[in-house]
Amino acid sequence: MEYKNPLGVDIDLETGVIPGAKKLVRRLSDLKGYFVDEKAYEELLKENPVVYEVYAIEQEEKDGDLNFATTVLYPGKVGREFFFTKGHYHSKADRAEIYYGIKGRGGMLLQTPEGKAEWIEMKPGTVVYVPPYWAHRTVNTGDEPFIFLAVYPADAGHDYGSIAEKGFSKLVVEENGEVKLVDNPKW
Ligand code: M6P
Ligand code: ZN
Repeated sequence: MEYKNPLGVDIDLETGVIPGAKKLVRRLSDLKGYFVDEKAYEELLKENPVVYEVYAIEQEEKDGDLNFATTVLYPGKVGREFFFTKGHYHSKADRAEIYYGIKGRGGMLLQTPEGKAEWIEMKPGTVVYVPPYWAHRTVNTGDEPFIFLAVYPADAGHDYGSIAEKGFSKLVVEENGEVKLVDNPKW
């Protein structure tokens, strides 16, 4: 039997960086078609800000193993919509996931394939359980980076397809200084 080596890493709780992790950067240009307000999107595209960064420690896609990653989701809005991660189902749709809030304020938007949506607020210390089959997207509703850890099965995979096409059934927007969930006109 070949055993893998155990591993301990210290997440920088201020920046979200995991030393030695694979870094992925998503700019606004990587999120084309994701925000409802296309005019506001085109306007902000001139600056093309970084929307989020992911620091991932991933294993081979094998049943039973685990990946983990931090995400640093920057504050900002496109029109009334807060900055968010793309959001995905798992390719192996029955795989669950755990999130843990580290810094900043935000929440998770989840939905079933039928479009039943749930919103869970997150702050440092919040644990969110993403059940099998639910799509999940995180949203920064604050004015500082929203940083969290995710732990997910190594064979879960990412299925971006239907979310990339029409998004979630709800949008997370600012209305009169408050965070509101409203129906997505594209759904
Ligand atoms: C979390 C995990 C990752 C995911 C990342 C960004 O760290 O769920 O698997 O890649 O968030 O989310 P997305 O892939 O939807 O852009
Ligand atoms: Zn996931």
